[in-house]
Amino acid sequence: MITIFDPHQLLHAPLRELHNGGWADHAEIPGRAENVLAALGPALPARDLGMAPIAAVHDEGYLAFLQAAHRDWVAAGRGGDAIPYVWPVVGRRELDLTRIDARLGRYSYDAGTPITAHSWTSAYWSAQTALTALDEATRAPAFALCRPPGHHAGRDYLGGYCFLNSAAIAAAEARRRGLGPVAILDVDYHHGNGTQDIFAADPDMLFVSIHADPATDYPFYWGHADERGTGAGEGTTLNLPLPRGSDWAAYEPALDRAIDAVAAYATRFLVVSFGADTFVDDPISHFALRRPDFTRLGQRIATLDLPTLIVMEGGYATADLGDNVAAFLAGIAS
Ligand code: Q9C
Ligand code: ZN
Repeated sequence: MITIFDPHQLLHAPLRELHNGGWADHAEIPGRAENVLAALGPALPARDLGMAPIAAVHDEGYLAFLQAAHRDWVAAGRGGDAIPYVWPVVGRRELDLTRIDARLGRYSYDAGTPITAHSWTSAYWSAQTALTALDEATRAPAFALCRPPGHHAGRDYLGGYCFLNSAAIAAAEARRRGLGPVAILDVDYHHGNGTQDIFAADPDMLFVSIHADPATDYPFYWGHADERGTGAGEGTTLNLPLPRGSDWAAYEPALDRAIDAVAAYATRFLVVSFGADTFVDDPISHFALRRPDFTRLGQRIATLDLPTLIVMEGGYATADLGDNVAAFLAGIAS
């Protein structure tokens, strides 16, 4: 299978994150992508397809903020990574405040997504990687080795280690090219709240997600089973939360429901948000999939027999990540 990756994606290297009230090494490190590359072999570089497909999904003010944020942070006399610490509540977002700390809160929902001097560059090329892989995916399944990940990023917010929602950007671009109906199947451990929000009111994009129950797991405020889309988009969001500890026996019935929903939508193009943080040994997650289960997952998705773009999301058992991704892709290709 063709893999797309751009070396600029390695530049973003957040130093640390708040974990249970103290600082910990950040989980979303460049070594993740390096481990995957080592397992898959050489990747094709991304082409620069420009800002238009990104601006079709993300808010103009948010994109301007993201590009300037670390410079603004440094201009305010700060060192290290830019991290928000105060957030507006609903109804106060119309305030156009200029202080970097106010703007960090305006355009984020968590404190776990530090902005470095290179975050914009890496996120931009992560999105270009997804768009380049989209070009390939009309011929055969293609793998976008996106990093930083994207599915927690919304139209105007970052969070969950994500800045630009590469899967949403590629899915919207696939639709614009007439490849639809497009469905997004999100199998990262965490609910893809950004992707859900971007398309919640959109009747022409199916979003299906299998993830840890947000009653116990991040991102808590999204991903509950009663979230089914809004307005005209009612019914085009399907959330399938599973309890902590879920193994393949628990996962497979949810996967069957997800696959049935994608098939029932008359899908003609599939975007898979793939996270390997469902792995039993993931350090920040609590499912119990094993390496052969990733192959089964890929095989089951392949039964849809659709043009498929796979976008990398999470997965933090770094030493196992490449082998887990390879197992999944082998299932897709079989
Ligand atoms: N200790 C993705 O998998 N967890 N993002 C914060 C703080 C955030 C994961 C916990 C997990 C985000 C793409
Ligand atoms: Zn995740």
